[in-house]
Amino acid sequence: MTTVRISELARHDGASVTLRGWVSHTRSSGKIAFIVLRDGTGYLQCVLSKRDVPADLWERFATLTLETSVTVTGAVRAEPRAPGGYEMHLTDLTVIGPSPDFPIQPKEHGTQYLFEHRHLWLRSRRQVAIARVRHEIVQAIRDFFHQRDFVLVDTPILTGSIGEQAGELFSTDYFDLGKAYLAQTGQLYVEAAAAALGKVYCFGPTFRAEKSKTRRHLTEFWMVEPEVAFNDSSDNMRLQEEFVSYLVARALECRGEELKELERDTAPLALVTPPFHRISYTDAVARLNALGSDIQWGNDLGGDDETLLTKQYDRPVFVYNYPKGVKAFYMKENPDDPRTVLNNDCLAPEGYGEIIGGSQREDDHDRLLARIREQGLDPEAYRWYLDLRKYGTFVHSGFGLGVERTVAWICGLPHIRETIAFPRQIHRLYP
Ligand code: NSS
Repeated sequence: MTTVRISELARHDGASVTLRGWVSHTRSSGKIAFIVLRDGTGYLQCVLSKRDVPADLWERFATLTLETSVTVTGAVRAEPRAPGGYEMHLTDLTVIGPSPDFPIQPKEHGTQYLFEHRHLWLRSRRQVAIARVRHEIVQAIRDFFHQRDFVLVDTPILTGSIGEQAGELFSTDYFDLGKAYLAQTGQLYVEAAAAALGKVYCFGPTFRAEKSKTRRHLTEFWMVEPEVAFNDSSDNMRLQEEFVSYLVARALECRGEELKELERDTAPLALVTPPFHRISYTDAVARLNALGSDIQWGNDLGGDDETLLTKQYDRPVFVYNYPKGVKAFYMKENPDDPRTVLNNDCLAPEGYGEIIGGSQREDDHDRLLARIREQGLDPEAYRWYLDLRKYGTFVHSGFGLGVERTVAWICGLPHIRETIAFPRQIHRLYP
C-alpha cells in the first residue's frame, strides 16, 4: 500500500492508499461516521459506513479523541463538497497514540492559557496557516536577495560592540573578556562585509531586553538586514519599496488559502506596489498635530502616532529624516539640516506601523567618532568599525525588516506574538 500525504491525494484519485495523521474532528450519525484528519499538509475527511466495515473497525472509531494519532487506509474519491476536494472511504484504521483530554478543545480559551499550551496550540488551523505564511515570507526574503546578487553574510550573535540601544541589552559572561551582548542587530558587521562584497545581507535572530509590553515587541525577533555599498538614502528607500512589495505579492500569490483561513481582507495588500508614500519627519509631526496628536518636534513617533499616520494612507509610507537625538549613532547627519539624519522608517498601512528602520551610514571617521563619544559609548569597542571609515570609506546604506511585524501585517493579526512558533516576551520563557 502506498503511503501518501494529504497534499498529494489528487495524484491518487480512485486508488487505495495509506495516510498518517492526527484526528482533528469526528462526528457520527450512528450509521455513518466522519473523521477529519490533518497531517500538516492539509485536512481530509474520512468516511466510515457501519454496514460496510468490520465491527472492530467501527468500534475503534468510537475511541478516537481529538489529536489521537492514527494510520488510515482507504479509497480516495474526488468529493467537491469536502474540504480539499477529496474524501477517503476507510477500510482500515489503527491508533498510533491515544490522546485523552487534549487540553485545547473547540471552545474559547483565554490567551494566557493558549500561550501556556503553545506547544499544542501550534496544531490548530489558524496557527498552521500563520506558520505557512511565515515560511513563505522567509523564503521570499532569501529569493529576493539571491535574485539580485546579494551575498548572505552570517553575523555573530555574541558581540562586544553595542549596535542599537545600550539600555536594551542582554548580556552574558564571556570568559576572561568580560561581558558579551546578544546581538541587537547585525548591521555593523554587514557594513564591513559590504566593503568586501558590495551588496550583502544578514538574516537571523536578534535580541532586545525591551521593557515594552506592546503588540509590536518581542525580546527575540528575526530581522533581515541588507547593506549596499554606494547606495544613498534615496536608493535605500527604493530598495525597500521593491522588497516589501515583492514579499506581499508572493504571499498573495502562494498563500491565498492560508490568508483565507485567517480571514484576511486581501484588498489592501493588493495595493502594495511602488512607489510608497514619502513624508519627512517634520511634515509628519505637523500632520499628526493636525490630527490631534500632541507629539512635539524632537520626539520619536509613538505607537499611537504611527497608527494614526498610517491610517491616512492606502499603502506603506516612509517617514524620513528624523531628529538626530532619537536615532542611533551610526546614522549620517543630513547636510541640509544637521538637526536631522538621513534615515527612514517604513510604516505598514492599516494601523500596523513600523516594519523597517533604515539609514545612510555616517561615512566620515571624525564625525562618527564624535557621535560615539556623545552617546557615551566606548570608542575602543568600535575601533574596528571606525577602520571602515579609515580605509576606503564609501557612501552606504541599509535597513532592517522585522519578520514578525511583517507577518502580523500580512496575516492581519492584532499582535505579533502569534507570528513566531515560540515567542519570547518579558513574562514568557516557557514553553
Ligand atoms: O532598531 S531598528 O529600527 N533598526 C535596526 O536595528 C538597524 N540596525 C537596521 C539596519 O539598518 N540594518 O529595527 C529594525 C526593525 C524594526 O523596524 C522592527 O520591524 C523590528 O526590527 N524590531 C522589532 N520587532 C519585534 N520586536 C522588537 N522588540 C523589535 N525591535 C525592532
